[in-house]
Amino acid sequence: MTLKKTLTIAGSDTSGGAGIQADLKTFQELGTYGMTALTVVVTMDPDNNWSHNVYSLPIDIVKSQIKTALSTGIDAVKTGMLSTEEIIQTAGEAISESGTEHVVIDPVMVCKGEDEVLNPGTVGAMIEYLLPRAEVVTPNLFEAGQLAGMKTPGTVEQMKTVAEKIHSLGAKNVVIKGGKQLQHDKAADLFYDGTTHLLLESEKTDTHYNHGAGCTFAAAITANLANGQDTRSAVVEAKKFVAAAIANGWKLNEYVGPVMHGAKSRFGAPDVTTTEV
Ligand code: PXL
Repeated sequence: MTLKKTLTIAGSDTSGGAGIQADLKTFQELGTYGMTALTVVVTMDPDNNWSHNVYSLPIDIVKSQIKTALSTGIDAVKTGMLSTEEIIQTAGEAISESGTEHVVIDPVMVCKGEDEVLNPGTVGAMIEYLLPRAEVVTPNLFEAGQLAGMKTPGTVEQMKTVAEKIHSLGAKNVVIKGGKQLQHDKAADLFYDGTTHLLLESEKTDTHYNHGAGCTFAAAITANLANGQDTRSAVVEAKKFVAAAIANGWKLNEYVGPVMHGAKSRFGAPDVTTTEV
């Protein structure tokens, strides 16, 4: 038996909920073979309120991992935390040269609870090197505003405008993750394919334990595409996967509660409705 090969080019979240840890757990759950190219290592300081430290890896080590993984003939690749313009350019060019069929860009700019953009130049580099190669780009509200050069959207109407702008920058499909900041009574994400705006909704879960939700959503889209789903169903099924993971989020310690990546296969998924808006 062979498995579809999925690659994540992303950072290590030592706490295990986000980053490559989220991606690998999700790839495994969805029956794909996961590979990694590590870009940064994120640690948390237990003596300073769990504040984050981000250590970028030398570019040669990043390049050599990407080359190793792509040489195996990857079915779908996802990018996550890419901390420098050089890493973004390297990843974008290598993905192009490899001709990988499915490319999911999760334009990670901040970690939850941290409000500084990793490095201001990275937004321009993502627009130049990643968006034109994206089959799907998955910004949260803040990242969507940054990519579009607009203010952070706060309503579904504003998400639609921002999604159209990001699509015009070359991403074939845009998924804006609504998250907690969205003024809406449901947990809502917007999918835009250049023609139709589709609102994906599930019941809100009243929880702080949602660390890694964004990475998990994008990783599930990646695995679903590798497994041959069309883009729309890859996104809708990924929303079910992450809604289950959030509904079963749990407390790791007093600072962080990760989603439960394997929740859907164990407990099933909450309902997700889709409405053209
Ligand atoms: O959730 C964004 C994210 C992505 N990648 C890595 C992270 C985080 C947040 O902690 O550590 C490696």
